[in-house]
Amino acid sequence: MTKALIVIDVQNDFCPGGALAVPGGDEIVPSINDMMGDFDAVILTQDWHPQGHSSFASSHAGKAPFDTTVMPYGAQVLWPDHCVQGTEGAAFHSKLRTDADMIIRKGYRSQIDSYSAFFENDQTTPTGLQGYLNERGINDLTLVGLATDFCVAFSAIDAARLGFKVQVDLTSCRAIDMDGSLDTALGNMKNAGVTFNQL
Ligand code: VGL
Ligand code: ZN
Repeated sequence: MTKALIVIDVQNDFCPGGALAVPGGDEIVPSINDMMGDFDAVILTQDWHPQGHSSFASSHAGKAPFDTTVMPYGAQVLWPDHCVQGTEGAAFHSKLRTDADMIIRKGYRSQIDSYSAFFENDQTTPTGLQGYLNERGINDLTLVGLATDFCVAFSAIDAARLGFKVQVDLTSCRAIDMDGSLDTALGNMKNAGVTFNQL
C-alpha cells in the first residue's frame, strides 16, 4: 500500500476569526503536522474562489448566508464570502506545514462550487487528483481537515467510489454542523465504505 495524507482546506477563513469559521478549526493543526511524516505523500487542498463566486450568498439578491438555492447542477448552500483567491483568508493557517508534495486548488470556476477534492459539485468535472494519485501508485488515503461535513465528507465519498481505501481521522477534523449536517455526512461516508479512527 502506498499511503497519502490529504489535508482538506486548513485555511484562515475556516479557522476562528475567519469568514466561515469552523468551531475549533485551528485546534487540528498540530496533530496534522505530526501525522505528515507517517505517509508516502502529503497533499493539501485549498478552497480558491474568484470574487463574486456563485456559492456566495452576496451573489444572490435576497439570499443570506446558510440559505440554500438551486443551481443547474443541484442544491447548493450559500456561504459568506470566503477563501477569495490571493486573500489572507484563503491562505493556509500560518502554523500548518506546507512542505507538501502537491497542493490542489478547487472552486476556482465562478459558476460552480467544488467541495470535493476529486470532482466539482456537478459530480462529473474532475479536478485531476485521481489521475495524480493513480500515476503515483497511491491507493490508501487518510483524510483530515475542514470541514468534516462538507469538503472532507464529499472528498472521502468520492475517493471511496473511485476505489481508494479511505480513512477519515476524525480527531483531526472539525465540522460546521448546520441542521444535522454532521450526522448526515458521517452516515453517508460510512455507507460509502469510509472508515474512521473513532466512533
Ligand atoms: C467548505 C463550505 C464552502 C469546506 C468550503 O471546506 O468544507 N465548506 N466551501
Ligand atoms: Zn468554498
